[in-house]
Order: sequence, then structure tokens, then C-alpha cells
Amino acid sequence: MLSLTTAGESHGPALAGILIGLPAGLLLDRDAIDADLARRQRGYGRSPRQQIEQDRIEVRAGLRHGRTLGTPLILVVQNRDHKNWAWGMSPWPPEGQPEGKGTKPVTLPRPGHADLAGALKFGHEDIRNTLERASARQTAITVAAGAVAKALLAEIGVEVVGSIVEMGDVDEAKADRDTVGGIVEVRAGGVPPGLGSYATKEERLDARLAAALMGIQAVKGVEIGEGFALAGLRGSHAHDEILPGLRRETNRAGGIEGGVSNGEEVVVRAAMKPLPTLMRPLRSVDLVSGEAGEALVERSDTAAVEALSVVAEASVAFELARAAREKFGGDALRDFVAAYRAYLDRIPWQPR
Ligand code: EPS
Repeated sequence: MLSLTTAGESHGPALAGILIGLPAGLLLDRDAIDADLARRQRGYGRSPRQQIEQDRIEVRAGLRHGRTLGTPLILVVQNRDHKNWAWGMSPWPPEGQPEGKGTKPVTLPRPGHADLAGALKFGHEDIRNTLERASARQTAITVAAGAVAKALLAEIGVEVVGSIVEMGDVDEAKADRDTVGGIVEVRAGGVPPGLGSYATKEERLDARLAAALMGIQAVKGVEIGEGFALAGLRGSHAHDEILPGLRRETNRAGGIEGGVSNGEEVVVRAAMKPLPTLMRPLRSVDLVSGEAGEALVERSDTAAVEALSVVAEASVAFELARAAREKFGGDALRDFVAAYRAYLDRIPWQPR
């Protein structure tokens, strides 16, 4: 089984991920991973933080001479901004006067952020102890792991691409010191039928993709194929007729029926709310004094919809790779590919 565990605070020393279950022998291209990390950082409306960070992947275990060993892969991305928070985010602060950023406790939670719920849940008096991990900074590791997943999927001809469907007007919002959200779409071509299962709800591919996308910061809605629009259609217009050669003329189901991929393109969408850190803050309450006030104002993105399209692409790729690994197994990459080919020999379906 493929699994990813991540760690890291936004302004801490580094972000890390441990990816377990990759077959041995998979070639990983450092430039391809770095290219995805750079795509995530670009985009309209990003904060000045992105001029400080220039994310580069470091691999600390599980890779030798560019190929996976079949052992845990440790991915690391350094936080260049950490030098400005060296005392404030130090695991063990040095003796002497606190200096730099992050020394003053944050006590005014931002509506829409994890600030209030996180501080109450974990008993944090300084909201920074919540917001640092809740931050979308950690999606850098999601993207690195997604790039690895895409390399595995490429071995069986699966390609995953994210794009923007809709986005608010960034220039206008920035002038108003406000933020905007948007909608992104991920399409995966070449996905063979049979990934995921209807046997239990945990195995359903649509449920897993929805959880993966909903797990990304600021995502408030997910749909598969025509999603919400299907609710208003008649059955005769909502499904994809099966034609000779097992071809379909429509793909309203978004490539998934009964929680299982059906051989059509997998299509998923995610809706992102406007980011909750506002330069013109909303009303809040100081958690220490109990007095009414205005929420924390921090450097923030006006929009991160382009970044979301890259993170969503990575998240979908990871789930599809996980489902493919379950279906085709393989300690060695060649076993994985051989099982895929044997399966294609058995079923009347060919990739387009
Ligand atoms: C984020 C706040 C901003 C974003 C950050 C996510 O960070 P900072 O407070 O350092 O300006 O830039 O995103 C990233 C750092 C990143 O690499 O995507 C938040 O509160 O979620």
C-alpha cells in the first residue's frame, strides 16, 4: 500500500514527508519534481512569501542513483523564511533576548481559519501554535509526493492534469485589500477500469478522491463529473450510455461508477473559499482578554487558486497511484507494469 505522512510548520526549519509503498526501480527526475514545486509557487495573487521561498526537493532516504529502493522515501523541502523566525519558531530557542518574527503571541483568531477551533482544541494560548501547521505551506510536500505518484502512473500510461475553471478578480480584490476564491478541475486520462471498489465505502475511488481534495486547505466543495448538476436532471439524461467497444459519448459520471473507475477520463472539481487572512480584518474576540477586536492581520495571498490547481493535481495523482498499487501490486516496478499488462489482456478495454 502507498501511504504518505507529512510534517512541518509554515515558518519552521523544514517540511517533510515519508512515502511508503513505492515499488523498487522507479526512476525519479529531480527536475520534474522541482518543476511542480515551482508551478505551485507561481500564480496570480500569491503573497511576497513566494519571493523568499524557492522550493527544491531533497531526498534523504529511499532513493539511490535516481531509482527507488522499495524502502521509505523521505522528502524534505526547506523553509528559507525560517531564518527570519529563527528564535520564534525554534524547537529549542537559544539563550538571550527573543528576536525576529513570531515572538509576540497571537490572540485574535481569524474567522475562517483554523485559529479559534485549533486553539480551543489543543489548549494553545498562542494561536501561532495552531496556524503554523494549519497553513497551506505544507502543500509543498503534497506536490512533491504527487510528482512521485505521477512518475509511477506514467509507467501505466496515466496522465493527470489540473487547471483553473473559475477565479475571482484578483486585481480588484487586492485594491480592496480583500481575497478571492475559485474552482479548479483535475482530469486524469488513461485510467484503467477497476481502480477502487464498491465493496466497502472506504475503498470507493470517488470517496477517496473527495477526501483527498477536501483535505487541502480552503477547499469547501468537491464534485465528481457533473456532480451537483446531476441532482436536477432526469435519469435518462444523467447517465453515460454504453456503446459497442464499451465506448461512451458522454462522461457525466466523471469516469467513476459505483466507486470504481470505468475507463473514461476521471474528472473532479474542487471549490476554494476566499482565503481568510484579510488586510481589512473581520471582527473577532481576543482569546486572552475576552474583548472584542479585529482578527490578526498577516502577510497573505490575495488568491491561491492557481496553486490549488497544482496541489489538487498532485492529490488526485497520489490517490490514483495508491489505487493502482492496490490493484496491480508489485515490489518491483516491472511486476507492477506486468500485472497492468496482464489485466489489459484479460479485459476488453484499451487506453485511448
Ligand atoms: C498561508 C499564509 C502565507 C502563504 C502560505 C500559506 O504565508 P506567510 O504568512 O508566510 O506569508 O504564503 O503559503 C505558503 C507559504 C506556501 O508556500 O504556499 C496560510 O496561512 O495558509
